[in-house]
Amino acid sequence: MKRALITGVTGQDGMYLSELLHGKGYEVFGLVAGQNNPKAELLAKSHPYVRIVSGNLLDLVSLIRAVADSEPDEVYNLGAVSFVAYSWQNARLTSDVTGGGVLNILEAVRFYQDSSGKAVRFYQASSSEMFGKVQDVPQRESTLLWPRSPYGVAKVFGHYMTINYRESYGMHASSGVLFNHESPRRGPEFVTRKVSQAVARITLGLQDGIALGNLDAKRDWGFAGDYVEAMWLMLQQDEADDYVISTGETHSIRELLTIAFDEVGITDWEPLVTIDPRFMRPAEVDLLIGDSTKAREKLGWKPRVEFDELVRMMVRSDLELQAAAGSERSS
Ligand code: G4F
Repeated sequence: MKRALITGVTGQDGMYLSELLHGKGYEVFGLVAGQNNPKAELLAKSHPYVRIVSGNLLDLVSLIRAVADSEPDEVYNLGAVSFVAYSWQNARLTSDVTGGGVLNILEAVRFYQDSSGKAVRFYQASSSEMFGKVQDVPQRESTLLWPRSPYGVAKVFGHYMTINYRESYGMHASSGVLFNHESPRRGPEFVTRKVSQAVARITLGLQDGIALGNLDAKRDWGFAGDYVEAMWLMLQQDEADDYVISTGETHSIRELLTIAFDEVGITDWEPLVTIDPRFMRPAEVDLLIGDSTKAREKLGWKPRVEFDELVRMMVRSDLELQAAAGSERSS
């Protein structure tokens, strides 16, 4: 039985990846930070097969212990401060966790390999946010990185640190440059879920409208369930490498709104949306569209869920959740 340790296990990707690995017969360990972490309780209920280990990406000693205790064949580093807008207000924390945390977990893995003699394969969750002010359209593995947020800068550090550990120590360390990936499990601070939740609440008469920032930004949005499969495939290769994971399509926030409102039969959505400067970013990433040819050819990976289907799936899920919360409130 293979063993995997996942950091960020309580997040959207951590949950999908746990399910994938459990389905493949892995023993899954999940790193959880903090005392009485409510997310750990929820995970224990929804994913009882995940063995929770305590540790924090800021604390190297805790990581050394977590890796030694879980004796992993594979480590997936998904943990991060991941909300781009938040990273301007918390640049130091974002740099420490999202950037410095990668160095800590790489060191913990290296220390474990050296002391146990066991080879460990490592996955780093890099991000299309690293492309920032894009220098190629579409963006591929060779595209120059030009991050536009403290989060993007921190991800660049983690990305190059992963490559450096591969080149310096021969570690099987791969980096997945994942474009935006969403699902009904997405946090409500991200624009896709913010929209799907608002559309559901407007439909049920619980909310009047939605306040958003830049409607013209374009993203290459895929389904998180498809993207975790790419992570796993990277670690099954003989050689570690870096891969762009994307759909190859780009859509604006306006298109997202059109599909989300269409799912509930609203075509004229503009009166329901207000532009609020609070949601504008100091520096925007205007256009992301990825070229995942390398992953498709070498890993045999391809996305299965299309954008239209993804948005409708999220709206339907939020309609169910909001309706269930409503009947709980009235009972
Ligand atoms: O949904 P978002 O917050 O995602 P963003 O910033 O693209 O980052 C996500 O994808 C990255 C991969 O490229 C990940 F690395 C990262 O961790 C995260 O998962 O914003 C998407 C776009 C932005 O252009 C933003 O300005 O939507 C625009 N937007 C417009 N109004 C808004 C809003 N975003 C949010 N969150 N909230 C708004 O009201």
